[in-house]
Amino acid sequence: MKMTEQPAFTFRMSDEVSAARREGRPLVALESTLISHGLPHPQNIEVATASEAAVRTAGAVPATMAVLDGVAHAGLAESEMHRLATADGVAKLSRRDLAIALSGVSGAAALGATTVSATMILAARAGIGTFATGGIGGVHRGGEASMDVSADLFELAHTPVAVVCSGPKVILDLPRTREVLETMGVTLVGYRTDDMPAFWARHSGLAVDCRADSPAAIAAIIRARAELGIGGAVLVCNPVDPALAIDIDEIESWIAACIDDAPAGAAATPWLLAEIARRSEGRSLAANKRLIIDNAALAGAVAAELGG
Ligand code: PSU
Ligand code: MN
Repeated sequence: MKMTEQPAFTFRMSDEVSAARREGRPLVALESTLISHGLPHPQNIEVATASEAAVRTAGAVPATMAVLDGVAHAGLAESEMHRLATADGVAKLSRRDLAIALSGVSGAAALGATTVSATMILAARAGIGTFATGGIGGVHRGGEASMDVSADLFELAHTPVAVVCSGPKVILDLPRTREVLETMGVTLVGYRTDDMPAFWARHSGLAVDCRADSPAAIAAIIRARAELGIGGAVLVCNPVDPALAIDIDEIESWIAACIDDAPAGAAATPWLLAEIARRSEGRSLAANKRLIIDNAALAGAVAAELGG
């Protein structure tokens, strides 16, 4: 006789997220790698809190994703957010890592922040179609030899969640990242721009597929793609606030000065972000904070347009 099937892992939703799902209210997924690995404390907790507030102001419910004690979470309590923002040794969970973190296997990292790829997976499972982050991962500089290409790109190719960001991170090889997005069939939409933004910089010199000037226009593209049933993402690129944007040539000078010292693998992105925050005397950090919060607001407006 077959035993009753037990789920292999637990997915705990906060009361607020559960209620919103039940009532068909708009939801926005938020990631946690930028809290644990992308920003220093206490700016990380400020940004996480402000992003949730921005989603609410726009008329949607925020669902910050993470793995706590081996349990997948959508919607975090303040104490849980604090833990992710301050604990040592929080794992950086990408697509490949999620199964391990949720398996309960002893020794597996049970406290983990979710990257863009892992957050998209959890969002899709929770039925959440809109997600906001800062900058996506992509092809690292030298990636044509090292093959260091973020799993974010493959997730964007397959998982039907709209992602609002400020473009790929400027520390990456932007032309190759743009090529891979095209090859993977990701629909790249510029919000009020024809030029793909580059994280702390407003312009990359690379074209988007389409410009959209309102959340309603973005929602129409997301709906059409969903109806095609082809999977994969609409990637909405929202340029950073001009008041905090940094000229790309100035950013390039900081990158050039430190890229050869960057570690390989998953540590590369967090190391480069911290190093450039130091070299820019906090300007990259200020831009990063602003763009994350603004992307949360735009994602909230898009989710509100889409309805549930
Ligand atoms: N946006 C930010 N800061 C970050 C990230 C996004 O403003 O730290 C994270 C996202 O979680 C993204 C990850 O998935 O950086 C990319 O890491 P990698 O290059 O190792 O794939
Ligand atoms: Mn990598």
